[in-house]
Amino acid sequence: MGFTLLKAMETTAAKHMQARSAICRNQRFPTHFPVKIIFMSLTAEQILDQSKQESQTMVDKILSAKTAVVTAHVNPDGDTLGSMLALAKVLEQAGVKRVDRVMHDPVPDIYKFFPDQDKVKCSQESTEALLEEYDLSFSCDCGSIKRLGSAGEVWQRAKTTCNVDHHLSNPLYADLNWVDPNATCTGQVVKELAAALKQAGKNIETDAELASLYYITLLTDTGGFMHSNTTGKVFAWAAELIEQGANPSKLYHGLFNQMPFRAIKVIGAALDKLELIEVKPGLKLAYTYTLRSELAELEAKDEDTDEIVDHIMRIKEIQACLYLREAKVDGHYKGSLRSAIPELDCSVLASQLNGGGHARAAGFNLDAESLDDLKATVLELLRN
Ligand SMILES: [Mn+2]
Repeated sequence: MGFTLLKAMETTAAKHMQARSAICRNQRFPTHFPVKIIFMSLTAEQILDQSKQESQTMVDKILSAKTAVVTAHVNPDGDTLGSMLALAKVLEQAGVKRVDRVMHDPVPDIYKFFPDQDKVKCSQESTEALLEEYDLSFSCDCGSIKRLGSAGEVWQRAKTTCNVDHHLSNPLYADLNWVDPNATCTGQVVKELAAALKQAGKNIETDAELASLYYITLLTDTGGFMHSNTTGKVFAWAAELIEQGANPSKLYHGLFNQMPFRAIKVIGAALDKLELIEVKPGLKLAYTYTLRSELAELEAKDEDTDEIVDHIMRIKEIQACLYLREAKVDGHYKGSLRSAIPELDCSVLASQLNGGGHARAAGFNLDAESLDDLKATVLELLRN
């Protein structure tokens, strides 16, 4: 979840504004509505209460729907794409005649092994093949409406909008919300929805493809069964999915061991320049950066830099990490912050740098005179 949310923070501010104004144009929220109120946080109990009320209505709507569109978030990960594709299968099995799969981004190369990924339409490229208005629309794994990017416009136009997610920060932005903050991944919420449809008399069968998609969502959000959300229940479900046809070794390698050569080279170049900085007593930070020219030379993409901070945070003797990257626009920079100690809250620091995130992980987008200038600014903030 942290990683997913962080990616939202690291998406360019322009993209956010574009998505938000599109949403506002659709009059769900008036443009003058303060952002703070729109994204007001709810407690887990409030989220579960409202979801409980609305989930039955969602099931009823699915039973009578003829058309539906499922959507995922920008910079897709395995949970958003996997749960979207799983949900589409479930809806088809429930009798929805036409189910379209739509995403802001094209399917990343590394996810080209997902069952049904070839059915995904990219809303950024064209919305021509899509219906003007669907009976139902679903967002999957989107903690906020803006994370849908351009797919948000298609989502918004449906007769009834639905929100299927597990982020605690979800403000329940749809007509019908099914959000379970206790779920390990959004795939698990889809599984609950499938069980409810079965209960309602639909013949929902978890075949090998559906099991594989669920397994991908589980594997993604537990970081390969490593994060603190890896419980006994997670393993019990994983075991069930393997019985149903998911191949654990194949899916693990598909998800984690398929990096392009250029990405490893980009990571290598960044690690090669890594320096340790004693910011103040008790705060040792690892710092590195990526230049536009380095990416160009390796024909690398921005997404190839995503894992650099994860590698850096494996170092034993550091408390924090700062990674800077030149953005596509001249004079614009993207930063990532990680902390291993409670005394350093990355979200507080990032909020002073036109960014945000979590205590342990945050990101920011900023204009600066130079990379060194920006580095000095961040170090200064860290010192105080
Ligand atoms: Mn997720």
